[in-house]
Amino acid sequence: MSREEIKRALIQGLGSWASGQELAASLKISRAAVWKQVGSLRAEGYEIEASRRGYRLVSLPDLICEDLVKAGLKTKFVGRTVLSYPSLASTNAEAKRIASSAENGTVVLAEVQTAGRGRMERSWHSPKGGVWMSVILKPRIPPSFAPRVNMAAAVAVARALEGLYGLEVRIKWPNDLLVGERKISGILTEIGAEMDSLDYAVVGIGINANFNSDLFPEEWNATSISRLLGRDVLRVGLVQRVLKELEGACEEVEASFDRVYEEWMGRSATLGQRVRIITRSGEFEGCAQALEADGALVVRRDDGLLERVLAGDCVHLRPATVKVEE
Ligand code: BT5
Repeated sequence: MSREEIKRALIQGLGSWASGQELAASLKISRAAVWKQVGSLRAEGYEIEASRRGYRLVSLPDLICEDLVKAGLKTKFVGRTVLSYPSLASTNAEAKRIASSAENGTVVLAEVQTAGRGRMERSWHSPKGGVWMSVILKPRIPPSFAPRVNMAAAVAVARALEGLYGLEVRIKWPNDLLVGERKISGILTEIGAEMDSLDYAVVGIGINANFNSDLFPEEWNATSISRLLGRDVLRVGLVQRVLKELEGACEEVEASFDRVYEEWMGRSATLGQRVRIITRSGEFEGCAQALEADGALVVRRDDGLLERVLAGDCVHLRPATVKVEE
């Protein structure tokens, strides 16, 4: 208990000195006990200076835990409850398990996932250093509007990556986030619903942050933040920013879908591309012409037919950006 309290006190005063005597008095423990707890926090990676003035937290470890996420989180309801684990099979599976009794905005985080899930029963590789999280949302919208939450999540993560690191992020249908042609983040939204009301949406967000994506098979076309920036980032800051943007984008969606919809289209790497569409019932090629508000991609097939695709995979048949060398 006292360890958690010392941690909280030091995090709140990050960068400034807290006297050992005051810490001991306010927590009703001995100065020796404060010293012991500081030692164990150091072992966890908290860099804490000690001097005659007391203790000072100099830098945070690259950990994603409840205290660190909550310290300085500027949201209204997303992240009021944060559940963080060293390892989970899948944050989406855990979030779905608790969703019906969880409060709106509950966040489930794991340092690693041992059975991370992608769409259509695919697996999602989730090593240490990434951001693997699921957010339980309970917006007041009909179930048919659930794809809007999914689209809001993509826009939110794009805004966060762009705002924090200046990365130019585009969205590949249905919901991959790309930098250049490479995937930096994937989103999996799963819902629980009655006929006419949405009980919950579990928005699963995976972001390749601090690890070398070159270790993944080349055909995944993956990248990571640290690979692009040439340095690691503080993941807890990224989590906080994504939660803030997600809350904002979801509020926009409840008020009017227009802004998120326009931004999704503006960021699209798929519209205007020649694509191959692969669905459970077969595959075809054509030109991606439009995105409908229910998330369906409208493709002009090579045989001239217009096809609406609600679920499936999409391969870009030529690069979405053609760099013109002068
Ligand atoms: C997605 O699926 O892109 C959705 C991924 C959602 C992951 C999050 S992490 C937190 C939450 N908890 C979960 O269990 N899941 C969510 P999809 O479009 O189906 O892409 C999956 C495919 O991408 C795989 O078949 C691989 O080819 C490739 N892949 C696997 N891991 C990857 C990674 N870390 N980065 C890039 N590509 C990956």
